[in-house]
Amino acid sequence: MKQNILLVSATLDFEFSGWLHRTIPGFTVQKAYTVPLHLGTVAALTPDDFEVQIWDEAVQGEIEESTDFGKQFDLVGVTAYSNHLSRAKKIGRIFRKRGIPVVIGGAGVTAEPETVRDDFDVMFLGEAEMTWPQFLSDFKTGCYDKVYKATEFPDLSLSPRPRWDSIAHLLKSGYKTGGVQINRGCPFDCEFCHVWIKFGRKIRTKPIDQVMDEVSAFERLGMKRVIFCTDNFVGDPRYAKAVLRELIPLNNSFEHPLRYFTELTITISRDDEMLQLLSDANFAGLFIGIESPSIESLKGSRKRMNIHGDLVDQCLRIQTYGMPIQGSMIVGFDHDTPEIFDQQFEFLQASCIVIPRVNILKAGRGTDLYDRMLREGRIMDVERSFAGMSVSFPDDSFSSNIIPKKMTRVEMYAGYLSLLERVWDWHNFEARMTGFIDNIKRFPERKPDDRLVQAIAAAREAVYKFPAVNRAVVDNVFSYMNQHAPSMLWDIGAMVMLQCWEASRLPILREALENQIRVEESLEATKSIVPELVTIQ
Ligand code: B12
Ligand code: SF4
Repeated sequence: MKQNILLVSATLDFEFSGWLHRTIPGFTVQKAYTVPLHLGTVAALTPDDFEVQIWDEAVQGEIEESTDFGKQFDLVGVTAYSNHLSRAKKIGRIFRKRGIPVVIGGAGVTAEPETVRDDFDVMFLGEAEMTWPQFLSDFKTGCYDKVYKATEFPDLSLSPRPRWDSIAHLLKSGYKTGGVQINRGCPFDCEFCHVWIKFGRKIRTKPIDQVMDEVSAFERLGMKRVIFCTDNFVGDPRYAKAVLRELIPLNNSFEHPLRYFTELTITISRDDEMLQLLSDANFAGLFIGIESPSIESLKGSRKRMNIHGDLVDQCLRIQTYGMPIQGSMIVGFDHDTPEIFDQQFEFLQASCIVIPRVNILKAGRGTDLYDRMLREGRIMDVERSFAGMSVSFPDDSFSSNIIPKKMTRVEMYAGYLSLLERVWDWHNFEARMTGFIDNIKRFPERKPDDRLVQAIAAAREAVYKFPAVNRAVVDNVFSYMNQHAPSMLWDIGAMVMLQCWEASRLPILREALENQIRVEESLEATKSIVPELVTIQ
């Protein structure tokens, strides 16, 4: 008899797609942004003598003590990012109570194994292409280790096509985008990032045929979009161009070409051929780590690829192709003074980054930044510093564990809040959006897709139901688009929606940040911030 494995993706309530689904009934059918690629990959790595079922909490719902799966499982595997680890622990407890061994893998446990060491029977650190099959073979004998750690970076041709069979019926209705990984690793070594440490600086690429197969599988499953899950799509520019050259005809052969998203570096602004290929392949959003307009902060964090030339010009240049940049920005670097908040705001307005990701610096365990800050006594011992105080964030991406150098923590939080308020102000959004439209020189050529036009028409009505919508601005933006960029309906509609989400969650963030500022003020007044101690291993 085959043994049964359940693979679970732990999730949080405070995520865009789920929130949208709950807040505006009927607005969208999909509850989650993207498919659980990690679990699809782990499922595909599982030998045939096991049955595998995926459970993604974002779509299938939170698992509770009483959840009845209609069958017994012999093993449960959980995946989580760091921000989902507390949820993962709860899931672990539920299954352990049922007497089922529970294991954990993924980015969270890989970055901070000590946080969950006692909550799971087995931890998988790093990539699982070699370790998961090894563990399952040990599991069958009943004798397995507590930790399975990848000791080398596997060749990506060993990473199989993800298996979606157990959730295939949910893909189209549950997820906005499919996900395809094309490479792992990054040639850069930014101080705050652990990607180059965990995945190596040599880019490992997936065979292009497999990439095309994975894309086609999503098209057959009815998906409209695919995100290429990589830290740097252009980490190996020659390979990236080869992928794009295959993707363009494949995509054009689909009745409804898919739209693509990915993460890459600002270096593409200096490569016209790459920009054209991305545009012709129908890339509709580029996530770029810009981080800061301050050259000193960029140098200090080893974000070297961002210090060549004017960043505003480079962003505008990329966006002349009608591909909006989702810029990731960070405040709180060592060279940042309280002036950084104005500089960031002015930069975002000037570069017409309509939907930025504005982050506060956090030192993640396992990064060079964390180790340096720890040595300098600048990582806060959050538990001891905040003992007995009420501090809580809806999403811990908005909190920081560092003691900044050129400002106080109160100044950092206050500046951060003022920056968020300005960025998500509707009139500032409108200025960035009209600037974005005016800056387009080469419109993407797209086959008309009635499905998208209908979806946007419905969405446009629903946009007015958002809690924090500014109807006048929404109308202005759509009428400006109709006059100057009618073919960008879908892209602009999507950005309007994201602005609605950001503006809608601002009051919750404001409350959390104001509370944090009060708590931090009292800590500063009594000089009771406790730095974490360096422990000699
Ligand atoms: C694409 C991507 C995204 C996409 C979509 C990801 C997705 N599919 O859900 C988007 C843009 C939406 C995104 C968002 C975020 N992301 Co992201 N993202 C990535 C990226 C680039 C690739 C992830 C991926 O799909 N990999 C493909 C799969 C196959 O690989 P994998 O997840 O590593 O899984 C392997 C192993 O870990 C293991 N494994 C995984 N789970 C399990 C479970 C078991 C049981 C076992 C045995 C093994 C196992 O097996 C797999 C095969 O080897 C990674 C960086 C990276 N290179 O991994 C960052 C990364 C995962 N993201 C990260 C972060 C922080 C975020 C955000 C929180 C950012 C933010 N502030 O908003 C959000 C969170 C979104 C959320 N749902 O909460 C961090 C996580 C760090 C951490 N310590 O947890 C990473 C590592 C990047 C970084 N800077 O360090 N992300
Ligand atoms: S370029 Fe991006 S993925 Fe690469 S090291 Fe820097 S932050 Fe990490």
